[in-house]
Amino acid sequence: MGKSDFNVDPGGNDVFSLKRAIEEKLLYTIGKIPPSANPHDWLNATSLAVRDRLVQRWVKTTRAYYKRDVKRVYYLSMEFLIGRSLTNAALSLGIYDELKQALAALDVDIEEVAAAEPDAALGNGGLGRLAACFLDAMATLGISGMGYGIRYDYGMFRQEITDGNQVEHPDYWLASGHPWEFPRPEVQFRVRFGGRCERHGSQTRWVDTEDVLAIAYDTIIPGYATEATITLRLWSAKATDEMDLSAFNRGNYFGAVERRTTSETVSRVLYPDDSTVSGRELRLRQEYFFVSASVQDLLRRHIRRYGSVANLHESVAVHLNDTHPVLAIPELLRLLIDEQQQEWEPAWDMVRKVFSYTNHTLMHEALETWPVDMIGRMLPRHLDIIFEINARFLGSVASQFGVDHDLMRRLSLIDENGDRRVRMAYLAVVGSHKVNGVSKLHSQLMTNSIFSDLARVYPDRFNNKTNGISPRRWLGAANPQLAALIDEQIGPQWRLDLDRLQALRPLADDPSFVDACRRIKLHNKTQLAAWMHSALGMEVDPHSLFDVQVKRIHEYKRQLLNALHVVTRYNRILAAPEAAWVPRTIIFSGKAASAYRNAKLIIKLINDIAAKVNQDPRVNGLLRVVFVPNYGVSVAERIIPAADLSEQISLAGTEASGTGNMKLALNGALTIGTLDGANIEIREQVGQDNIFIFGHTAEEVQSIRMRGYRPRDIYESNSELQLALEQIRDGYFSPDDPERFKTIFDLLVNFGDQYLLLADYASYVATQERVDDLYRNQAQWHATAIRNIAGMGVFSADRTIADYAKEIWDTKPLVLEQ
Ligand code: 26V
Repeated sequence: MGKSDFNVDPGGNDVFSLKRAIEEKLLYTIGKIPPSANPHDWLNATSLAVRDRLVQRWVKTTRAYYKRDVKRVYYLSMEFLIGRSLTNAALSLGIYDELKQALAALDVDIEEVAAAEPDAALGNGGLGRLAACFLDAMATLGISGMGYGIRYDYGMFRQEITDGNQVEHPDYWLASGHPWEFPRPEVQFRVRFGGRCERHGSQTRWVDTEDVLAIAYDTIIPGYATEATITLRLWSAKATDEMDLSAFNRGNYFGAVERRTTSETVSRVLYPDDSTVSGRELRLRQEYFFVSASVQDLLRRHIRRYGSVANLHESVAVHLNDTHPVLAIPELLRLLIDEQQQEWEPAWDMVRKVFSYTNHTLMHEALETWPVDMIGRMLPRHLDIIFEINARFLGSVASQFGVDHDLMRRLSLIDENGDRRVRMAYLAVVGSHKVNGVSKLHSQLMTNSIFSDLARVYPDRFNNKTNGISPRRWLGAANPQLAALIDEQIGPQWRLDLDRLQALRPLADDPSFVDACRRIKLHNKTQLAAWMHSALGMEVDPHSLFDVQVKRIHEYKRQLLNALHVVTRYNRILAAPEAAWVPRTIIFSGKAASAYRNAKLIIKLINDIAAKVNQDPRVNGLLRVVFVPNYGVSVAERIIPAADLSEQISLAGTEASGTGNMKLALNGALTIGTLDGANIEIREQVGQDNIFIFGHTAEEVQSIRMRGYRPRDIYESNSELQLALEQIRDGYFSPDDPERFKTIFDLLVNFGDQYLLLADYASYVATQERVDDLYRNQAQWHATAIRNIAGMGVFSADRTIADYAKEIWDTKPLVLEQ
């Protein structure tokens, strides 16, 4: 540690000091002695001891950024899927082995302690996990970033599978305390709702509001092997004091308490929905709640530092993770105009320079629009401002393109078809200086489809930033044996410079390295098998090919196509039991949105197929199907290092990027996938001979649809497919309720097969045969896996964040002196 004003030593990082620190935390903070401590006590004591060691770095980083006057980046996201923190923190500090020994000296197993930590599951899926990987990368690169979000009391629901059906349980992740956070009760902002606007000349006052307080909770995000850290600030709702005064005065004690509770519900629960936008008023309240607190906070910090808002755009970048935080745009405008007395023009100019926005999906159902009426009731001043933005925007369009009413109607921030709604994505585009997609294909489609008109108005605004993942978590921490093998070959620097993995590519021809990789994969598979046995009571053979599809359950991701392959394979084995089958274990894991009927039916189908296949002695040892419940960051960390085959089989043009595809390839799984999202770029990196691509391209999909897609023709002309579909329809997998899956048959054969499963079926099944062929040659297979690992450099979140920093945020990493 260099010179610092804060040299209160948290204690050394040697085994003895760590042991002592843990004992002290256990005694003085938790209030227990070792014999009476349970795993949660050990977890909390250990986490606090590790946290102490981060705090000094945190203070130092915060001061360094403050002193150097660097531009700050605020990453606004409704979701942060952090997962567990202990192992990650210990690895970042470089004290994992010492910590392990310290705990061992206390007769405690570090892995057991780590496994007792609940996931911080404050997100749904890809978008939330991306935000977490981005924080990790910002901290590691030394970017003066800060994440802002909501401290949900309940995160993503816990999924249980009962009789093959998904059952949701609340995730009260804070039950045993959250040692990583610092409550900041003194950092609080008033967030206002409702009321009305009063005009006084050119001034507008927003009055008679119902308010709630946003209280800050800070979490340290450690950078890897650097002193740099950043902060994730999450807001929790608290009722204001005046809320109950009047009720108390009327003697209505219970009424008062009840109103407090109602106003605090805004941060109660994460919406577990990534299949449709919910349209619920509470969701809009959540969006405004965290955005308002965050914008007030960053503005206050800026004014404290510089005395005015004059140079805000030079020292602040605010990034919008999807449209969920887009109300930050009218909120900042409101504060600049109503409270900082700025004129519209300079304020608007500044706002646009400050904001940037990432789009994460093109799916129509996912594009947020909110009824004008609802916004008007909840946020009357913001609605005014949105109308004003729209009027000026359409005015400028008219002067650029002439008065074209059709164009104006298409471009308007207000959708006037049916009930009037605000198009949040348009607001985000108009109010930002940069808008990006998350893979090359997605960014291209974005400007040709949902934003085609806007791209004509603002041709320079749109760009691509292909997603990335944290190599620290997804290889370093999740796959310690592979990480150690790579360290032996090329040193440990790949954790900070993932392109170095290129150096592994020639080793694909080194039989001893190939064999070492094979043995590690087998080890990981054996561990997963042991866990499946103990946690799920499921026997699987680690020597079988582990075929993995892990992600949210959604029709466009086509878990059903995978299921059709399973059924086909089952039928084929029964028809030719003596053939040289490659034994496979097909692993599914993922949650369905709680109101998404078809997705839940798909889960049930997979489980019914599993039940039938797994009890059939004729395929015993050749085919096994497992649905692993409760997919999340921790389950992913178990499954991904053990995968042989990565299923990335969305219909081309539907998966914006995918990031699981990157995690699996980085862990040496081969991809079977469509030319969709980042799969295309994975193919570029690993070479087309090292990936199994099948199915129609996005362009072909378009032309099939134009010509008129007829799934029934395919069904009638492919007898294997026909058999599989009829088995599903007729109750072959659901003898207890033969009609159960009739809907699935109908969706595919009679109701248009929206995601073209039947069109891609033959190509998929044929490609699965090629997978088997390669797997029969283990040396070849693992050599191919090595070429995949070697090609993953560009998919480091560090690369992604460096590109955002340079091309969107206009900020440079700061190197802290050691
Ligand atoms: C997806 C969908 C898909 C179909 C219909 C409705 C709907 C609603 C919400 C969503 C998820 C919204 C955003 C999201 O999570 N997108 C994911 O973002 C990841 C990170 O960029 C990316 O890798 C995934 O491909 C993308 O689905």
